[in-house]
Amino acid sequence: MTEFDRIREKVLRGVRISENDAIFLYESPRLFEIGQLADIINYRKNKDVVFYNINTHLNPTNICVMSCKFCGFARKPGEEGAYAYTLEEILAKATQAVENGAKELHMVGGLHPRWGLEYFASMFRAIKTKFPDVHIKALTAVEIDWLARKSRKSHSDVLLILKDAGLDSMPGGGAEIFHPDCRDVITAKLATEDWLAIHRTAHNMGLKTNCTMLYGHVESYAHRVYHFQKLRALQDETHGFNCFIPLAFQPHNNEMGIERYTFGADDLKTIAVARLYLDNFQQIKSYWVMLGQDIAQLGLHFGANDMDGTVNDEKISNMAGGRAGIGMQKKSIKRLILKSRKNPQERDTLYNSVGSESESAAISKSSSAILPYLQKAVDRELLSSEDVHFVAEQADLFTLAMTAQKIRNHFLPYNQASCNLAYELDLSQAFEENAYPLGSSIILDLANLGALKSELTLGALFKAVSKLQVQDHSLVLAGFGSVWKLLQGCTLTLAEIFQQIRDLGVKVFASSLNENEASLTHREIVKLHRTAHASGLITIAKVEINSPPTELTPLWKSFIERVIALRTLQAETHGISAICVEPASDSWVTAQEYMRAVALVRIACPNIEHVIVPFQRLPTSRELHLMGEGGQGLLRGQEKYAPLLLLAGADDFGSLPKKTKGLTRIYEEIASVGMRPRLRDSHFVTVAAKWEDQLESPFDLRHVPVHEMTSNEVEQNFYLNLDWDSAQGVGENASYH
Ligand code: V47
Repeated sequence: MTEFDRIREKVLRGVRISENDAIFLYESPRLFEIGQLADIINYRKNKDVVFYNINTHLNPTNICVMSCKFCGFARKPGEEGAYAYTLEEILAKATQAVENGAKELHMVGGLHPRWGLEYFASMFRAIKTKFPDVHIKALTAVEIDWLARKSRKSHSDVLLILKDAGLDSMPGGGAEIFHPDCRDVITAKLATEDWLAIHRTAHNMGLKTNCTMLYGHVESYAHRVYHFQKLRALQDETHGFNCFIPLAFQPHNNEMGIERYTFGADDLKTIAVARLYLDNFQQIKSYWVMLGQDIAQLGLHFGANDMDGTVNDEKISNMAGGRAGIGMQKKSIKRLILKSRKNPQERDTLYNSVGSESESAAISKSSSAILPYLQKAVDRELLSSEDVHFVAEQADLFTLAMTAQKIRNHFLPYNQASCNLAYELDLSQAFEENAYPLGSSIILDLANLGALKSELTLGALFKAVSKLQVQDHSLVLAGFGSVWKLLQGCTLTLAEIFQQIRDLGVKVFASSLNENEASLTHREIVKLHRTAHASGLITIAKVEINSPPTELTPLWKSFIERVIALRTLQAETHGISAICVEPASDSWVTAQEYMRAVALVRIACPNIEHVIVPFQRLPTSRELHLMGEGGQGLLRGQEKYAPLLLLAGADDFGSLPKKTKGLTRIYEEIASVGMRPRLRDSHFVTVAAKWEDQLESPFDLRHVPVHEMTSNEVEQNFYLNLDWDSAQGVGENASYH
């Protein structure tokens, strides 16, 4: 039995895991198995219910006597951007929020040198007089301590006075990271023991509180687990914590000197390890404000059961470079939850259900009925469309992804993911001198005419190819739809066009980066590929995931049909080197659905070697415009979730613009999921030596947590026969060892 199996068995039996176990999980490469385990434990506690609430953040002031290194929110009095609302302004903001439906006011702010206990007491009284039903969740332990010092009262007296004035519960901020080796580096605020003591005091007087952990800065895994340990111990003692919220460090406008956001894999593992270690917590929050919506949604599969709320007017993350926006509508939160196949439930601050939710999503966990199909897929038998569709409907995310990994590993070395550096040229650039350096790889996209405003002609196409071909041997031509259009009203046959292209020396023809092939039927697409193959060309195909805003799932049926049509052709010609999987441009495809799509391509096509996810083209903010959010620079998070697609069967990030700095970043992303990056040409042949030495800074993995899987680990079985429903040992009845 491996160490991982031992911990899994412990968890499933409801036996409490140790600090060393938690560190082991953090260091383990088996992200999806850990996620699945956390998902099971969460399911045993909360079934498929995911909570959210209608809340508003109201930060009365950002003036603060402290100078925490990680903070982008605080200002000194008189400094540009400093603000302090009057009581009237606060009441006006509260009124606006309540009138817009907020049931909770989340009120935290800076340590204002002149605001004392009475100011806050009158603030809460004024709000409660006007809105007796609104829940005031306010003041971190750090603020309580500040008010106690200023008023020379005990923590307990301050809390009693504020409770009497209307304070209903406390948020979890100010915890940062408890271990003194890191805490003292990033802040001089309240000591760990005082933070814990204030929460203990609040719990003892019947005030529920939350707790947080700020991660992704200077701390190690051991420091995080130390933090968890303190929280678990206090929860054992008081049972006063409602919820744990991991806070991903936002790197901008602060003094930490850290340039990057946390890796998605780290965010998800943190949620999962928290769910597994904090066995006495009912709620773990996936806080979309700091994670971005896609990772937050994936967090629901890694043990989280709460999305926080609509949040409106969040400032702390936003002023530190948070890209997820400052508010989300109720309908968007619900949709995110439903799209992850879980059931949204509105709650109040204390986790009582509000209203009744009529919508219920499809199942979130696999039934054993799919096992034979998955076994067939792993043995590389060809599944029918109906079978693939059945798997698409019935399999949970982790089972799909792990199956896809096994199929991928038939072809490719374990842990390897590649990308291609290539200039993407439009047709007009092909005629410019020096538009690209000699010797580089070039993709000429026929769907993009650039400055050439006229229609694409055969003459222009052949001329451009001849020009590029003279200078470069690694030219990829792209745009099946454009060729199909050219064919109409032209004297050459399709075969003759491809033959001429091949005769000019082109070896690879790819789907266009810019054109939506949905206008072609899959018969037409297959015909284009088949003819290209007959002329000796290798092709790279594309399948788009279509998920209309009116639907809760992508249109799997047509997706699978297209994929199977390509597979059937491949069995005949062996001319397809890769399938590129991409969301259609007007779709809202979430990370979770994208992962499913990638895995389904692997499962349906065991005869196609490479599955590409085009890193540069993943969804950014556009989808949220569809949802009517007004697009506030929302982080859909391509770099946050793209590497996870490599764990669901993809092996390549497609072509990247030739910026060596960009390449370093992408290498880091690949390494963050335990893969080794590889630079390749258009034939998927490694060309590392050619370009890697041109990286601006040498590729340095030291700050990336790389945990590579061994072939044995990859070969582990699916965990389908796990016991999801057992209540044994969950939560308070657990037998702790
Ligand atoms: O304590 C400050 C963190 C916290 C940054 O209780 C930063 O329901 C990331 O506690 N990057 C305040 N984090 C927020 C908070 C919270 C949020 C949502 C819900 C609840 C709840 C609590 O924000 C601070 C600090 O740890 N923070 N700066 C930063 N640059």
